[in-house]
Amino acid sequence: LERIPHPPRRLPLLGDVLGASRRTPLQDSLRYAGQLGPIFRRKAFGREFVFVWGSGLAADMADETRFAKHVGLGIANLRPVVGDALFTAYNHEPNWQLAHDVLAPGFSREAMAAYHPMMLDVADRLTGHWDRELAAGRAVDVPGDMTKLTLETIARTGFGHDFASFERARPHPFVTAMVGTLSYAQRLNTVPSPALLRRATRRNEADIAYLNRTVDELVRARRDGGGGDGDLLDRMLDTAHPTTGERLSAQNVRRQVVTFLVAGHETTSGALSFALHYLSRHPEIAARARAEVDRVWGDAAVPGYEQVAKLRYVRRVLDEALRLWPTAPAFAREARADTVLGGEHPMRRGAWALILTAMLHRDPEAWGPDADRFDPDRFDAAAVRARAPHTFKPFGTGARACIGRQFALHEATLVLGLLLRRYELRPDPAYRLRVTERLTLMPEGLRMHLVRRTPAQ
Ligand code: MNH
Repeated sequence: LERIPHPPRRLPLLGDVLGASRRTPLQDSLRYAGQLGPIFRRKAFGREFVFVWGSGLAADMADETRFAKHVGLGIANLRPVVGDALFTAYNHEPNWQLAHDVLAPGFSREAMAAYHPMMLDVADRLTGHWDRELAAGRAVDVPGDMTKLTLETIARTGFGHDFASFERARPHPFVTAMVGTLSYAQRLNTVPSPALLRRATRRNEADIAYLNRTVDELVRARRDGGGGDGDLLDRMLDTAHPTTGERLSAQNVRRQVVTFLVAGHETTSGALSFALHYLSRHPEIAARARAEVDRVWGDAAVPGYEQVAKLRYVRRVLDEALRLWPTAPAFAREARADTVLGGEHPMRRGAWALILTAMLHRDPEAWGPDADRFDPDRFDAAAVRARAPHTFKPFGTGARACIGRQFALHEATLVLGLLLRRYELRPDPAYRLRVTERLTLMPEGLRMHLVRRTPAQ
């Protein structure tokens, strides 16, 4: 540990808090990373954390035989809300394997093809709303509207539920409560004791109660209604494990529903928002993506399921946005047994480090000297082949990687295709990208004007 660099000025009790802001812990770590190199430590309030972002070290930690997911920091702070549901379960908890096996078929190709028409319906509500904003000469609220879209999508496809987000002027209270609990979980990392957050703690308890109440009503409605069409909620309620015959308990179902409603929309919303930001700032890239949509979709009134994955360049735009701003910007890994990281740093069994995805994705060794520049061609087949493995990890790694990856990619590519086909994006020239953190990343205050491209459709 002694060999790992840390910031130069350490305060006796507080540690490395100089120059750090409690609103932007991640972006502060990125700054430190640039100064301190591919592995470094930060100390706060008596606890010391190790951060890794060099592509060689990160690739070593992707080795599943020696390392595994670590439930720590921000994620551990969510345990009071979602306990042993998929995202927050410890590796050894039996409910992880049970829920993983029961829910994985909900993300198969066939399942995704069945979600596709519902995703189109939700996208229709977005374009209806944007057409009205455009007609009224107003700029659109990109992150706000992407959050409405992605929340409705996961609620409809997974749970047969309608939050009516587009019929509301303000975000649904479910979203407000969710943002509250995510921000609270992040803030817990930036204070020496939760006792300092007495008011916020009470607020957080109210938020959790609201999330649980919403989910309990949704589950009751499904039980009373006698089942849905085999969606995620049906799986959670009715499906027995294929080999053990076990089912999820009522308490675990509640935790899974909250997990999927939150994990299933917040990060996708950010990814779409960052992609739209870059498209609006790079008209030549937007034009190339739009030309692909026109070519691949032709004048089909609505794209079919198969036509989405064919948008190769649109997908590269999305990947490139997730490279620069991976909306889940870090994940933690722990040693399964005593080992030596990168042949240099001894780690005891259980010792862990945070992989700073946002910085790994800008490591000049993997991405070149212009790593901060937005360039979707980094993801063309030849460039991907030429790059070292494990350098692009927006969905985490290994057995505990994102279960919703294909869902998010299909939804986001579909929506970008629909928006590019319908609108030209006009950025607000005064806007400077500002990124807010609440465990996840989101461009703050991003608005843009639209111009309708074709009169019909
Ligand atoms: Mn998702 C795990 C990023 C979309 C549901 N997700 C993860 C992890 C990352 C991640 C990173 C691993 C975290 C860790 O190692 O601690 N997820 C994303 C991003 C997007 C995303 C960047 C969108 C873009 N995730 C989705 C969607 C869903 C979803 C959509 C559901 C429909 N994610 C999950 C669940 C897990 C997870 C559930 C936990 C999986 C497990 O541990 O078994």
